[in-house]
Amino acid sequence: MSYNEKNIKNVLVAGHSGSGKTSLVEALLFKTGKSDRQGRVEDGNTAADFDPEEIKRGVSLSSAVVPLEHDGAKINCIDVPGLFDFELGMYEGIMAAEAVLIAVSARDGLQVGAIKAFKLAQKAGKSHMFYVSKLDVENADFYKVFEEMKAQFGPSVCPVVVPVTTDKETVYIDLVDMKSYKYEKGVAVEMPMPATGHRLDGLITAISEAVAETDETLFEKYFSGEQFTKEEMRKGIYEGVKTGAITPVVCGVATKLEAMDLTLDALAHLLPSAGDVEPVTAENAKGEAEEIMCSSDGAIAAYVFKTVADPFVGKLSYVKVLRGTLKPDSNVVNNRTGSTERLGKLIWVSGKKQTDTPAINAGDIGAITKLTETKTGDILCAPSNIVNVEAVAFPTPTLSMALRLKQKGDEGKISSAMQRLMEEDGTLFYKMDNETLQQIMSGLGEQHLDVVAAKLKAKFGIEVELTQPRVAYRETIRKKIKAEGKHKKQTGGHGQFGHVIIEFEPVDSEELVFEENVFGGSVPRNFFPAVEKGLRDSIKFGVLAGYPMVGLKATLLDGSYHPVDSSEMAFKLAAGLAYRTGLKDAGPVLLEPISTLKAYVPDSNTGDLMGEVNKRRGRVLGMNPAEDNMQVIEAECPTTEMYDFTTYIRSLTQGRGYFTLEFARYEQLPQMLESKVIEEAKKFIDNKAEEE
Ligand SMILES: Nc1nc2c(ncn2[C@@H]2O[C@H](COP(=O)(O)OP(=O)(O)O)[C@@H](O)[C@H]2O)c(=O)[nH]1
Ligand SMILES: [Mg+2]
Repeated sequence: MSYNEKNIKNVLVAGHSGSGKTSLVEALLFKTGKSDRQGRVEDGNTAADFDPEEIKRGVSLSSAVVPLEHDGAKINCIDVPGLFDFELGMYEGIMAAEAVLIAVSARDGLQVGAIKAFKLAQKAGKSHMFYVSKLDVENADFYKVFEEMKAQFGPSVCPVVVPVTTDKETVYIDLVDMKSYKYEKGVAVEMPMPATGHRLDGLITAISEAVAETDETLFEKYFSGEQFTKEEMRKGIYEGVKTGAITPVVCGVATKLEAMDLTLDALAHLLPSAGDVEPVTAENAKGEAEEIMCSSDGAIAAYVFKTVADPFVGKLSYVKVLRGTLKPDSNVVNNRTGSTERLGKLIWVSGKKQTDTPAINAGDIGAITKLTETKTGDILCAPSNIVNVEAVAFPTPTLSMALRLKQKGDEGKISSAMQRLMEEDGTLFYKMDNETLQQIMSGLGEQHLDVVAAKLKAKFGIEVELTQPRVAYRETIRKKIKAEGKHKKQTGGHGQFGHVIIEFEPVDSEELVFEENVFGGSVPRNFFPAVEKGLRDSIKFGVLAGYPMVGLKATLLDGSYHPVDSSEMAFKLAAGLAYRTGLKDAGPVLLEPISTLKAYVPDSNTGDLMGEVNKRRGRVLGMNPAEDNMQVIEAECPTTEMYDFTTYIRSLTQGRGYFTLEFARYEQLPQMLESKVIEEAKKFIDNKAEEE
């Protein structure tokens, strides 16, 4: 069957980690007959968790596309990780979806992951629907979870499939056509309607009223006391879901295939089709606003929402076709680079399975092999109609770790391997820190960087050790002193002679301030630049721990020279000597970086957070209300102390809290911490020397 924007639905399957997303997609796939075996997350054989790291850890780490076909609709499920370290998947996937299906465990209730997914759906203007999972586990309570959802998200939340559980069995009532079923080995058996209490009557009224609100004829029909037909219910809910007025709730047991058929019905009939949502607002090459209507006959615009850069298989770019029909071997223009890319093979993806396709229609999701310049976030356009679309911003990395290569010989490989991984992962960063002489990788949390390290090993054969990064301390002086430096060597014929007296003092400047005040030519003018150069080279290394020296003024006062033996080199060395011997007595101190922290946490966590800031030697500057019932606490903290703050804030707030940290300035390191920093710096320099 061929699909187009009228019957294709792209659904982001999101929610808290462990709420049953991957198992749901697996069950739906099995139910539609597209797989001959229902995999289990524990066995590492589901369609969506196919990456070796996902199989090893038994949890989703990146997004996976799994298309389903049901009742004339193609439903592209985008299964994303619930772990916050791997949020990238959700932010990538949302750009390709028209709706978000949020999984909530009937036992664990509404958790942060579900709330975050709902907020993202709202922010991105996508429809939403809930799936309550794990009705079979002990202490599962569908109605309690439903009340939580209503309290959190408001009255738009309306169940369309509800369970009635007795000691013997669970019967599922489909409120759309008022039928009930139980499941025997995953097969639906129709049952007489259970005696429905007040609660159910209330739910039926709620969904019926919501449907009546969507259309005038339906409104009249409802209030004249008539029952809606199944088609009318579907149409009404569909319209309500499109506008966000209705958030349907379905439920089931994925692992036992209970109510999976009803969930498929809901996806196929209640969620908006790709061509039936608000057009994407874009900007064309002339800088004018352009609405991209999702239809197969129009200038090509395909949004690249995900990139896989496998060293063996090559690069795969996942696209959502916003407009037009994508054909293999055609030319498109990349909106960001402006250059032409020739499309290679077009493929359908289902988990790790790939099949060639002669076309990808508007509204559909597929992948393109071997694009050279294209990255995630780019749009492949018809040459005559280049458009830009604003993407949802990815979360920014907040945890940095230093990376040390375990094996010699990998120095040349690491940078290109990291570039590959960064092509896939817009929340990963890598750089060489020239000040601390360490390679640094940054990401969303410890697990994220741990997986990056595992991938470096598995895909590129590079073993790394991750450690807390060194801090870029600085050094300065507190006293004004005079220092002498004399470089004198007599080796046979031509000797070397340079002699300077320099006054050093603190000054408010990052750069060295150099002046001269020499009387009577004791140091000839032509050697001044050599003295300055000698000092500039020297201040790269402070006298306490080898960190760069800042805030230093040097005035050349006096010295002497030799008509034959003096040279630029000799004066450079003399200046260095004066610096190294003199500055030890100039009250040298270490400076540490101070950063401005903005921490967003729920009301109930503000006290703990402020206490923690104090513990980490920070100063709280103030607190203000932020969005979503959060408070933002502003503080200044020593950067050193904030290394593992990501982990702290996540556990304090169960993942609700987040923060930004920006460098503000340098301040003197408390004396009592100095000796430890000096010792560690010496150790690092010694190790480095040994390695080289
Ligand atoms: N009993 C029961 N277990 C389930 C159900 N759905 C998922 N699970 C289990 O819950 C765990 C997490 O499921 P998974 O699909 O990986 O959750 P995800 O992190 O949201 O993708 C796995 O051990 C599943 O086998 C369900 O309906 N009933
Ligand atoms: Mg999963």
